[in-house]
Amino acid sequence: MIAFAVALLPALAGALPFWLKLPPAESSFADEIDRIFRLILWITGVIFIVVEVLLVYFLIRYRHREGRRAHYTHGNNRLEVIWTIVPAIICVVLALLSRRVWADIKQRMPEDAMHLEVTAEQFAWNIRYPGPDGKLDTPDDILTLNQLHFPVGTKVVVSLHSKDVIHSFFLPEFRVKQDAVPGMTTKVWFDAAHVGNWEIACAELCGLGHYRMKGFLVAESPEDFKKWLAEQAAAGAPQPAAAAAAGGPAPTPAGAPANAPPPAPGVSPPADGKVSVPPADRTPAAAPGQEGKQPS
Ligand SMILES: [Cu+2]
Repeated sequence: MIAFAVALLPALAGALPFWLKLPPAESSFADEIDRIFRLILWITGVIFIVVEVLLVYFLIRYRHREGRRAHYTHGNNRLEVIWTIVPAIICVVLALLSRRVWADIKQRMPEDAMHLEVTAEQFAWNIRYPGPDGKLDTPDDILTLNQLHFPVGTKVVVSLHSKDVIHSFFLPEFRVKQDAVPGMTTKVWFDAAHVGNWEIACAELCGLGHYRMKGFLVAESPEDFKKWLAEQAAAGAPQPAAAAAAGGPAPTPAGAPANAPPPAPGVSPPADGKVSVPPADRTPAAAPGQEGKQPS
């Protein structure tokens, strides 16, 4: 109980050890997640230190000595009841505290939000925006590859899919991490308080090119966003993810020259949209079967 109380103090003050700083929080719910993270870290951290100190103390105190006989004890009922009930209470309190934040972030999607579709594949992020009709999955949709732009201050609801294996849509600064599972649609939402650039990382080891599965997240002013989206629509969309899945060519990045060859399957193009020659470990001919996926 004393450990619990000691742990609560710095957590309530919002402190973290100096060597454990989280990236700057961007989304409107990031602070709530950080608060629970810090609370759990302090509670488990203080308990960890108390337990390890006691362990070392008892190891030394009751070490083997010539002529000293071991003393039999069946234990202490009162102590056992205490160290069962106290952790149980801590777990229930943490569960109740997390429950509301979880519901706000994972279960209730904001209503006044922009809707997007993100389809993960080895090793790229396909982003789908509604076209002029404002609806997704219609012929006027705008598709980009690895470029997720959105207006600052607007809530974005992403419907997450995967074409091949399990990926994980990870926005560290937004405290968003969600698995993309083949055959499932999972929704996540986020928003940004500031204009800026961040990375979309894949947080699930998804094949040999996992380390290169990087997208770009850009929050910009509503005018800049409109302009950018119009440019993407005018540049001609890359092949939709569904066509590529059905055996069509792999998507090309928006803004790539129209006559540029599409990247090899599973190769994510660089941020500038220029298609480069993939390294040997990414070409379809190399290492068949090693990535768990044959290019279709
Ligand atoms: Cu991945």
